[in-house]
Amino acid sequence: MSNNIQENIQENIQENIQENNSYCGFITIVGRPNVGKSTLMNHLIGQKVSITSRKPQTTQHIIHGINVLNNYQYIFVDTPGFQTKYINKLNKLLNESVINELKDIDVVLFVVEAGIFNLADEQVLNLLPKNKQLFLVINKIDKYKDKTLMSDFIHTITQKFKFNDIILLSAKQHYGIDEALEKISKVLPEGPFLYLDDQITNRNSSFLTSEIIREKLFRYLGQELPYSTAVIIDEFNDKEDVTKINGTILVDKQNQKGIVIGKME
Ligand SMILES: Nc1nc2c(ncn2[C@@H]2O[C@H](COP(=O)(O)OP(=O)(O)OP(=O)(O)O)[C@@H](O)[C@H]2O)c(=O)[nH]1
Ligand SMILES: [Mg+2]
Repeated sequence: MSNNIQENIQENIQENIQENNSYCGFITIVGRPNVGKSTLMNHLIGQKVSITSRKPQTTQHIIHGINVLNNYQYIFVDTPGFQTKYINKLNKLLNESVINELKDIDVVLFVVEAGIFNLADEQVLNLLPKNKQLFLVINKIDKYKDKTLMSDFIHTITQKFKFNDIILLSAKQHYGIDEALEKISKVLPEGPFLYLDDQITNRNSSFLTSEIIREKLFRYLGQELPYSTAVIIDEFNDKEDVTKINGTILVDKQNQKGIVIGKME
């Protein structure tokens, strides 16, 4: 066999090995409340698993959203919005869960809203670990009209912290999502898939159902009430042709019942 043919075969084998290698990693999405973290995760995986609303601290439970593209498995981790404005027990717990989620991960997406970088954003910035792959994600660029100011905005943030890369997108309009996946794929560590190929989240149907109900409470009730409600799924019975679900919405006070379900005549 000539040297050339041998080299070709060697190259093919190398390529095959590389093609068959799998890459898998945890990508934690952090940011202050309301910047669009959950919307972003849903668009990155192409499915709705995390609930969203205009009110801050909609997300209260860590949830994984999983996407498989060829030999890459992305495990996104959606976290509650980190906030220090109002300190109560719930906020403390939510903040602790964010700090915890920044420990054993590979990549961090630090999400901000285009044109806004305030104290709350800075507080999250100060939590970011130095030894990870860090991406600055500037979301909601559809709302940012004066594009000439974007480089100044980016400079304001990057002079405070060194990021591996910057991603501009509009999660809601699904703009820039494929580019984001491409950039993240470059830093995913090599390793076996940790979830099954067709799994989209680590949470079960019962949890997802309770979250969908909670989302409606957040979207349709006033400013305060959603924060004093909770949802329990009492029965989740998935039969062949029908799924029977029984749930309970818990409220703090008796007089809040009427606001949620409507007053009895
Ligand atoms: N215009 C615009 N709105 C967006 C975009 N992404 C998200 N939103 C809106 O921003 C609001 C907050 O979105 P969420 O995804 O719930 O934000 P979050 O960061 O997960 O919020 P918390 O869980 O409360 O911390 C919702 O009303 C979204 O529809 C975007 O790209 N453009
Ligand atoms: Mg959220």
